[in-house]
Amino acid sequence: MSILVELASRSKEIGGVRVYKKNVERVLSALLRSGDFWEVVDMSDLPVPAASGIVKALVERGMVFIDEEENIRLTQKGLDLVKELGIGAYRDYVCSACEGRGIPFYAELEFYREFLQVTKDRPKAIRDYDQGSVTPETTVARVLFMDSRGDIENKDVLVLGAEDDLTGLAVALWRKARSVLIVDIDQRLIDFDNRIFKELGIDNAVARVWDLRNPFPQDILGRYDVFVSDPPETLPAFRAFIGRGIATLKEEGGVGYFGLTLRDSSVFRWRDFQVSLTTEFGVAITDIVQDFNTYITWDYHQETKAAQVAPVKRQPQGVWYRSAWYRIEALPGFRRWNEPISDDVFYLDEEGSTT
Ligand code: SPD
Repeated sequence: MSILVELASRSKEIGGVRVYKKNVERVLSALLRSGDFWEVVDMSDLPVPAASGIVKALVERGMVFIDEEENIRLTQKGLDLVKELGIGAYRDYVCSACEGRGIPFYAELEFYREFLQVTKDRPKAIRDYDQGSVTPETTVARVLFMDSRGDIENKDVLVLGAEDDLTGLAVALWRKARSVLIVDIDQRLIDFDNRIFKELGIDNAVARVWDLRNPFPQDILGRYDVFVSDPPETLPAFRAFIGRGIATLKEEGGVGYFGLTLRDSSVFRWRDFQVSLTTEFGVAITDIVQDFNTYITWDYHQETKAAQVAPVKRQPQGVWYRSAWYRIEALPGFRRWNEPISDDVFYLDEEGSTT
């Protein structure tokens, strides 16, 4: 068995998450660039327990050590291994102008400024519903991305869950949609959005409380051109947010947008999501923009499993949590699913750790 396969197997035992050789290679590559654990998670595109398991397995084998400032350092043995395997340091060629989104948020500067102004006293992300907000630049870029695909102008848009990102508010502020409905479980966000709509005289947008574990009422099903969401990464939550989102689409050609991350989910589960989308729900995945969505680290980080399983106590210093921006299109014969969900692992399972 090669050393990388052996390390992957041990990492899986420690972290409890599926890991293979490529993941170990990417952690080693990241460690040639940074000793900060959270940056390593980011660069290696892994769930936290997986990255932590790999680092701990490398420590066990004497290939890395953690110094007094909690930097993770390769030992001579580790350096010899990366040299022998031909693993180079992580290289970042992401476009600094658009931050890799392909859409610069400042393309519509007035809109960006208005969004910042209107949301300056926005509700804070709380742990109860696995909240963690994207940056305002991300929210604005989401709207511009959607508009560039013809998915806002004169469209009925539904934003379901994840209004901690204020994407529904931003779509309404863009003032091109025919109608905007925002549904979220958090009364604070619903009140915030409705207050802004009232103050600004936006009369084609409304927000209302809904727990997505419950089926949608008939007046929402088959009524929208576009839906937007950012689900927790468990399979039940994926069905509740995305499956139900698809059920609200009017017809073929209907569009869905959502974020999926590799920080709380493995590529194995991404495949499950993708199979479910393409075979069960009958939609095509038209876009996956990796790392489009950047998140502001939530105040409750220290209380999470991520902080507990990390090989260091040091907190993240900057952005480390990102998600890919998915766009899907409903094809003829797509399936509307709207069953109740009663699942204990709605927010957290073995791959997730940030709830
Ligand atoms: N618990 C904080 C993380 C919240 C971010 N959720 C993003 C989910 C991406 N689908």
